[in-house]
Amino acid sequence: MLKVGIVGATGAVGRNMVEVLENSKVEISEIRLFASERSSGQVMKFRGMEVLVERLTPDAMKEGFDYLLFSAGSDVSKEFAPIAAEAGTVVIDNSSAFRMVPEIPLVVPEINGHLLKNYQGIVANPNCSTIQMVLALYRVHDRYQLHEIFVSTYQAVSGAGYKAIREYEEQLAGSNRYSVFARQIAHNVIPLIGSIVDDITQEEWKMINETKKILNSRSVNVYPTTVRVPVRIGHSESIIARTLFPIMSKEDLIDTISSGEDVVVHEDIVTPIEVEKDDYVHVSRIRLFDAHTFGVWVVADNLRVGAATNAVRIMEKHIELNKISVKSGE
Ligand code: A2P
Ligand code: 11C
Repeated sequence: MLKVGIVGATGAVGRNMVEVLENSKVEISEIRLFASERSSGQVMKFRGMEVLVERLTPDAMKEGFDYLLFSAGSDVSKEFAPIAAEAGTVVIDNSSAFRMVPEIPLVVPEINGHLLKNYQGIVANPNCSTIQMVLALYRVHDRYQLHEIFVSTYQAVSGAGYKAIREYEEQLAGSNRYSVFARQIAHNVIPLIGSIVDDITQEEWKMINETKKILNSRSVNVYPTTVRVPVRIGHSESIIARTLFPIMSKEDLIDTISSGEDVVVHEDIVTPIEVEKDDYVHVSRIRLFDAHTFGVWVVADNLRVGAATNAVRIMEKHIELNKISVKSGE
């Protein structure tokens, strides 16, 4: 039986972490939920229990948690995650704080879960748009070696957190004020996610560099354009990719993509509203342009597959590989 905590439990991702964990098979003896002072005293439900949200403190991080899931932003992770890791807790961090630290594994369990074997400390959860892209493509990479990926994203407002959702909803109700996004998002699209450094946005930088780290390949070149769209939940991606080795046939391409764990291939189109609260990556519009070039349309729930579900899958994989019994709690 495990002692587990969620930091940022009242946030857009945090609430999904609570829900996904609640529905998982992980046996939990104690659950603690942390947020900022603003939320302390709020009550949230977990497996039929009422759990009081607590203000995050350094001392709480030393209380012998087996696992802590963090989704409260980079600054909170940088300050609190090392304290918990030092105290012997496995920290699964959804922020960008530690993703590119060489000694810290950046994990999508279906692809590189083996890195969790005998590992203790901080584990980084990748960015949502990266996770769904690599899940859709990793088997093609294994078989045909990806060498260029051109991707345009259509990212839901919830990716930017609960304040962004509120801003979007207020605009739908007639407001024209904005502070989270760079422009009005309702009835609009914004080709900017995060700030620009050296001509690319932070979100584009993450897609380029996290992909290389997860696929363990310096030769995969990603050319992204990341765009915010007026969708509440569910990121979509139009991907054109090129492989080093020739793809045998369209049928083989379809079989290869659909052999990916937690990946579902569709003949008909899939749109973001259809995948809310779903834990799979959905691939449709598969096209083989020539033997080395193909296109796909990839959709997933950014809060689940892109964040909460991946974090819980990391926990489950860590438990499995390190022989802590999930069912008996031994
Ligand atoms: P709170 O609800 O009290 O603001 P989102 O990802 O949707 O933006 O949510 C951010 C999450 O991180 C929320 O749960 C938020 O709590 C939490 N959070 C923000 N700042 C802090 C902080 N300084 N300490 C602990 N939790 C924080
Ligand atoms: C978005 N992908 O949709 C961003 C949010 O590094 O985990 C996720 C930021 C991150 O706005």
